[in-house]
Amino acid sequence: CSDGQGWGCSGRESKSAPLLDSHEPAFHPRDVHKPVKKKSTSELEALYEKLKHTLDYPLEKLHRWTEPLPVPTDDSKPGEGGKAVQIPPDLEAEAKRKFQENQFNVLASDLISLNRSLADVRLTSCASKKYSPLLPSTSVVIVFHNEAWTTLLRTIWSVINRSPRALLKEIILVDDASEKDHLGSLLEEYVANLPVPVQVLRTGTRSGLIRARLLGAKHVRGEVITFLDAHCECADGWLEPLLDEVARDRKTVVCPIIDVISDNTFEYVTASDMTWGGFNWKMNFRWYRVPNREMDRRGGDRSAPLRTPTMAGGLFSIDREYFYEVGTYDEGMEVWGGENLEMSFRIWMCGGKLEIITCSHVGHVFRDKSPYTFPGGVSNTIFKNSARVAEVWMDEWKEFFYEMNPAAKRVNIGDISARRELRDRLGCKSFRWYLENVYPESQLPLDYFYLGDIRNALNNKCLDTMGRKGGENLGLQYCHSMGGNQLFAYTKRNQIMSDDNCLDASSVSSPVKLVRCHGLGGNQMWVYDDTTQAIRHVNSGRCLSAPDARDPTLPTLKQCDGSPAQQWLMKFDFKW
Ligand code: UD2
Ligand code: MN
Repeated sequence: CSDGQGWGCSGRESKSAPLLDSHEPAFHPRDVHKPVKKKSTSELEALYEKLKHTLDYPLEKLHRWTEPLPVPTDDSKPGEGGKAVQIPPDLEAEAKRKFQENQFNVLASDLISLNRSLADVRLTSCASKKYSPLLPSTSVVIVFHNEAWTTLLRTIWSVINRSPRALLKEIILVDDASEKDHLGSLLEEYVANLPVPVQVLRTGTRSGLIRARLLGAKHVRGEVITFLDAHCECADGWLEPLLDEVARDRKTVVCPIIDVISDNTFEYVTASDMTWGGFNWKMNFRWYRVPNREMDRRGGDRSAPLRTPTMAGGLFSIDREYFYEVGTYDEGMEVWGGENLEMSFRIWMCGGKLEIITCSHVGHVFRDKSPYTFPGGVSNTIFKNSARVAEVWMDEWKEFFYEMNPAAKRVNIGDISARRELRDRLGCKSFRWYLENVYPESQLPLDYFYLGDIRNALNNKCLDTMGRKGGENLGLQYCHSMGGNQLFAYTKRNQIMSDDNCLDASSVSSPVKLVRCHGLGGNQMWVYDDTTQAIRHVNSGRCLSAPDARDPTLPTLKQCDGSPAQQWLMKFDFKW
């Protein structure tokens, strides 16, 4: 403790700071960025003259930048180059115990340098990309509740080490009422010594990530806001491509590719550039394969910005003023969940666009479970958030969410009038427009006759996916009126859908299957006759039949005979 500037020397050592004596001082030896050569005003003006037709910002909001130096590998530390960390056998029990606290292997994280190097994971075609030499600066906003010390600090260091200094205005940390000693005054002391300005804000009471981000955004001084989760690692060259795309059109909201940092070994694993964001009937965000349509629009160039229907939510950059113009976030949302779909729908429907910038990579520790509490209960909270999104943005397609989760109908979602007014005021387009133009591959059918369960007249049981995946058999079970696995849509394209999958019969002798909807008719084409209540498979001319006693759970195709086994009730108001 001789240099008097590390956090360990503050004299306010925390009782529970087991991680603190195993780490680098706040001044990292490689904190040397190439100095930005100061250009004279006339030189900058001349440069701007050349570029301005491609840029959406005036000169005074742009900065001349240079690339940071690469982070050197420190072979004495585990996990360098993004490799996996082996936990020594004598620490395994402790690692297991500590896993519970954060739902990731914090002990592995503690063994890795805060400045660890990462392999360059970018596509080779990214190397030839040229970004504007003048770009807007960004403030990086990181919100957290009870985040572990080393993951939070490694996020911060990766931002510092891999962002052009001229483009990194500041880092804003928002502590959402954490209850950990290391996130108290120690954090302020640590960041005071960092080579970039860092603000530490505190929500005081638990606000949830949405309101915590809003607090952070209020203090942003950069032109662009970049949000990150508190357990990320920014890879080489992550920032320039994001800012470059925003600089071209300030109504573009951009996300990096979110690589996977293993929750167990902290190995850095590159994610696919061939997936984009979608969502399912439960309104869960999900990754799906990029359709050919979007590949064609990009001329087959995988390094070109990828238009995505939705974003994962945690990692993105947005012009600060546009963030406010387009309605920030819905402050009525709690803790976690739904805000990413809300923002995605809003951006697209209200005149912006949302992209994944495939030359920008940031790693994130994905966890199986949330480590923190949900005051008010997990499902209540998530239902509330999702219902607010559905009510404000999804028009009649909100029914998919409610029928999938009938319990969500009973949740008090609070006042949404301000968000509806926002939608009116911004003159946003309809959800139908979004489905038709942005996300035609969505599993929400544009037009459908019926949404509900499908009940058999013979045995009074309902068609049921049994939670099975695509390619497996359709089932039949006691009706529970709880939506979920018993929810089906009969569409105008004559499909019978359950979320991603459609009823599909490829042979008359084998059971009817659930197969990923292809929208091409064929084996997925069914016609319902609401007088006879028969569901006829068009290709085979046969009818969907409740199973016989031999195989009581698998519906099959049989010769149409009008018997009760072939009568199916789609019970709610059937609109032709
Ligand atoms: C994903 C997003 C996350 C958010 C969430 C949906 C990525 C990589 N992550 O979940 O950013 O969009 O989906 O809401 O796309 N936090 C608080 N207060 C709380 C709860 C969480 O500050 O009450 C912090 C938390 O410490 C973390 C961030 O919010 O830094 C995101 O939470 P998460 O990591 O649990 O969310 P994740 O990655 O599962
Ligand atoms: Mn996260």
